[in-house]
Parts: sequence; C-alpha cells; structure tokens
Amino acid sequence: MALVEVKVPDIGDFKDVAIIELLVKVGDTVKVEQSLITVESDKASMEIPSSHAGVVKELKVKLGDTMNEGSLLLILETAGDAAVAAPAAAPAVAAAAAPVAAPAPAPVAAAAAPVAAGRIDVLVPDIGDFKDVAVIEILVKVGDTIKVEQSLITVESDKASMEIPSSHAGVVKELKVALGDKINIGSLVLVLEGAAGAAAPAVVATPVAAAASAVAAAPAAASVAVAAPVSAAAALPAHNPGTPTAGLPHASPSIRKFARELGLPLEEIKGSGHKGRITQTDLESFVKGVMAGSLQTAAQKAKAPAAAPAAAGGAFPGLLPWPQVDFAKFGPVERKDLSRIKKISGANLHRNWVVIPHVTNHDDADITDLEAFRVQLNKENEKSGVKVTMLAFMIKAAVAALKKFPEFNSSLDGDTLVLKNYFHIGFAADTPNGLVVPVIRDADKKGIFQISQEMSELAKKARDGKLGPADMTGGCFSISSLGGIGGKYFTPIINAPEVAIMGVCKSSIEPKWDGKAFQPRLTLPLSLSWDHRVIDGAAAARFNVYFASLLADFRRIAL
Ligand code: CAO
Repeated sequence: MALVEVKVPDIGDFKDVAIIELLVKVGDTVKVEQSLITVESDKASMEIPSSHAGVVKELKVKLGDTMNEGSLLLILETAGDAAVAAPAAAPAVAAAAAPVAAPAPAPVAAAAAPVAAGRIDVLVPDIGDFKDVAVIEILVKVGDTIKVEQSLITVESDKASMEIPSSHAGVVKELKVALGDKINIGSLVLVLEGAAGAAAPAVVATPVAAAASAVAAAPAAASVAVAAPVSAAAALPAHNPGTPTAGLPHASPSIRKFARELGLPLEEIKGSGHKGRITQTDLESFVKGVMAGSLQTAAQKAKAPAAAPAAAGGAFPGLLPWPQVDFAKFGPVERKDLSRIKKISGANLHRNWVVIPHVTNHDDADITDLEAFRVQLNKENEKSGVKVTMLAFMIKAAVAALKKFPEFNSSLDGDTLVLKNYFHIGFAADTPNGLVVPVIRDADKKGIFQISQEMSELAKKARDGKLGPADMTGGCFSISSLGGIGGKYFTPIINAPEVAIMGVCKSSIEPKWDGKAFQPRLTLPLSLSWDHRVIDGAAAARFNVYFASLLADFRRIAL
C-alpha cells in the first residue's frame, strides 16, 4: 500500500481553469485514466484523468477551484509502492509537456481547401490524435450563412469533444456528413458557396496540431490526450459554454456518452451545473421523472394518443395515416364541429379502448317475473310520479354482484388494486350533445324508488347539459342500457378507472326449454366488458351468471 499524489498533467493552453465537476469521491476505487474532474475554460471543457489506479483517500480540490498544470487533485492509496508510483506519473506529464513546446507541424488540411470563390469544399483540419471520431452534433444546415471559424460540427472521442470550425465564409450548399459518421483529417464536412475573398486563413488547426503532437509524443500519458481538443478549442471558436449554440446542450463528453447509451435527449434536459451544464444528477432526475410519468420526452409527446383521428398514425407507429379524403368530390357535404361533450368523451373513450385490454362476456337474464313486478309497482305508484324502469333493478343487482365479487369494485393504481368499500353506480345517458355518465351515490343504501327518482333527475340534468363534475365522478361500476332503444348485444367501453361495465339491450320474448317444453320467457341480453388486467374470464362468467340470477329472482338480493 502506498499513498500517491495525483496532479494535473500538462493541459496545454488551459490556465487557471475552474473545476465544474467532481467525478469521484473519497472511498471510490479508480482506474488509471479514469476521469477525476471536469474543468472548463470559456472555450471548452475537458476531463482530467487519473495517472494511477487506487482508492481515493483525500480530495484536494472542490467545485469552483481554479487549477493549472501540476495542481494537486487528490491522494490515492495504491496497491504498489509510492516511491515507485510517483515517478511513473511524473514522466508522463513531462513527456506530454515537452512536445507542446516543439515546433508546430505544417499548416493543416484546411490550408488545402479550395480558395476559389463559388464552390468551396470545407475539410476537417488537422485534429491531431483524433482518429475516426464520431460526429455527435451538426451545428449548421443547408442555407445557413456562416463565418470563417464558425463551428460546423462537434466530434467526440471517448475522452473529449471538440468542434470543427469552418475554414471559409459562405452559404452552406451541401452537408457531407451525418450524425454518427466517423471523420478524420481531410474528411469533407460540407460544401460552401463562397463569397469572393472569403477564403479562410489556413491556420485554424495549427494549434491543434501542436497539442496533438504533444499527445502523440506522450503515449505514456494517454490521459493527456484530452488536452488536444482543449488546445484546439482555445484557438478555434468552440461554442461558449455560457451561451450554448442554438439549443446545443452543454455537457461533458462522459455525460454525453452516458446520455447516448441510455438514449436520453440531452437537448431536453435542464442543466443544474455551472453555467447550466448538464450533470450526472440531471440525467438521473430526468430518467426518474420519465419513469414516474411526471415527465415526457419530446418523442413520447409526439407519440401520445391524440384526440384527432388524423394523428392516429403518430400514436401507433407503423399504422397507415388516417385517410385524407376530399368528400365533396363524391357529393355535397357539410362540416360540423364535434360538441364539447363528444370531444371530451371521445378522448376518454379512445384512451380507455386503447389502454384497457377489454373482453366482453354475453349472457341472458330471464326477467319475466321481474318485469311483471315492475309493471305492478308502477301501476300501484302511478300517482307518485316516479316511474320504475328495469335499470333501477339492475343498479341494485350490480351492487349485490360487486359485494360478491369485490375485484369488480376496484381500480388499478400501477401494480396495486384499490378495492372500494362504497357502491357508486354510473349509468350511461344519451343526450342531444353526446354521452355522459352520471353516478348514483351509495346505491347500496337506497331503495328502488329512490334510485329511480334520482336517475330520472340526473337524466334530465344530463339532457339539459346541467350535470356538474360532482354528478359524474367517483363511480365504481357503470351500466349502459340501450334497452329503451333496441339491439341484442354490444361491447361497452369500460369507464376508466373502473374495471368493468354492464351493457344491456332490449328484452324480448324468447322460447326457453324448461325440460318438458319451450316456454315464452322475457329475456334480457347482457354484455359485460371487463379489464383483463384485473379480472379473469371465469370470474366474469360467474359475475354474469350471478347478476342474471338476481334479475331472474329478485328475492335472492336479500340473501
Ligand atoms: N328492454 C326493454 N325495454 C326497456 C328496457 C329493456 N332492457 N329498458 C328500458 N326499457 C323501456 C322502458 O321500460 C321504457 O318503456 P315505457 O316507456 O313503455 O315504460 C322505455 O324503454 C324507455 O326507457 P328509458 O330509456 O326512458 O329509461 P331507462 O331507465 O331504461 O334509461 C337512460 C334511462 C337515461 C339510461 C336512457 O334514457 C338512456 O339514455 N339510455 C341510453 C344509454 C346509452 O346511450 N348507452 C350507450 C352507451 S355506449 O355508447
């Protein structure tokens, strides 16, 4: 075991640069060349790597400190002997430093760029050791007017990123690189339509070459490679971190790499670091926000189900777009806006239909005796003004069935089922403006007459467009009755966050075999839709059978 001082190596032109990120903490085990801190000048940022492997014993810097070559960063406990380890680091830095002073190589590829007014090929200048580096950002587009030294693209190695400037001024005619392309010195970046005399000084990359050769001469200090883009940036017009280029997120190479690995849209992440820099914590918060549903990426927003059918293709990638037809070509048409209720209920129905795995079980209830009872009741209470319809009995039957099968009286909350100990039953009401679902509260505590009365009041309110939110919220289970109209069976859409809905159609006399003969029985068609995430088919069949048995013999409700 030995203690080793890890210092800042030769970082070229970087002087008095501020520490904007600490990438390790006391107790961390670091490898040789692992990035320890990020520093930033007004032109670029770089990560400072470790010269040794070991465990961090002490941090000697903090955020905001300024540093230079030779500044002490931290103390590492290494497995070897400190006396041996220390000199190993020193030559690396020294070796790196020496070539920096060496004469700069000849002017760069940019010098070779055609100078003629008119078409100008803009090439990648000498970028030193940067070989086969990926284009991670394209900063201009066709039609842009650009100046000499304006940044055109950003490239990134595993240690640093740098911006490649233009050797000429002019208007971008053609982009010759795409995101992800690998480039080298001399690669064609774009074609400019140049103004006469707009040829660039062919020197833009010379400082890069100087720094790069420093790197090339110091293989032992691979970590110093980060100095290359920094030096480049010092001479080249890298975007100022304080004022990111139009929408360009400001983040270190390691953060960019991490974001790319996770597929995170950096441009949508708010940086909380120095000068709005995106930090590791910002990435983590963004991911947590998306996972928790409180945040959506732009891509998710674009894919979110839209109310307008025209967007259906966007909601379901791969679907054909909604047909755009000029109906007037085929005959006279008139256009009418959807009512407010239709727009709202449409969006809800669409979501429920798409999100909930619906299954519908059909069954029949023999309501011969119940209908006779209902007619009798209405006769007896003619003067009361309250008419009892089959729906009131069905609401009571629904309460009894929910009590027997509690999972039908629940809602999904993520992976948790919320089981309700109250019985509020909604009923679909058809109004001139569209469908609404008022709710009879505490139907378990009310009798048939009270339910009938409340239903007729709510139905009137619905038709008059006077229902308030309190009349339509808190439902546990809904019944959609088309019995007054007709039909046999249908598939009602579950009224989320409920998990089931009973659809009812018109009763009719049907022949039923009683074991000896066919008997004419009044038969009510039932269609129960249920959420297969919560309810199984067997439970749904049992619910229907039980519900039908209650209507067949309403005395069972008292059992
Ligand atoms: N079978 C046969 N007749 C039935 C019946 C059934 N299942 N249900 C009701 N009827 C009869 C009633 O007895 C009444 O007959 P009378 O006038 O001879 O007494 C007649 O049909 C009209 O009943 P109603 O519709 O006024 O009363 P209701 O309690 O059955 O329904 C309400 C009230 C508000 C639910 C209903 O008017 C309505 O709006 N239904 C449409 C619901 C709907 O649109 N669902 C679809 C949703 S999915 O798009």
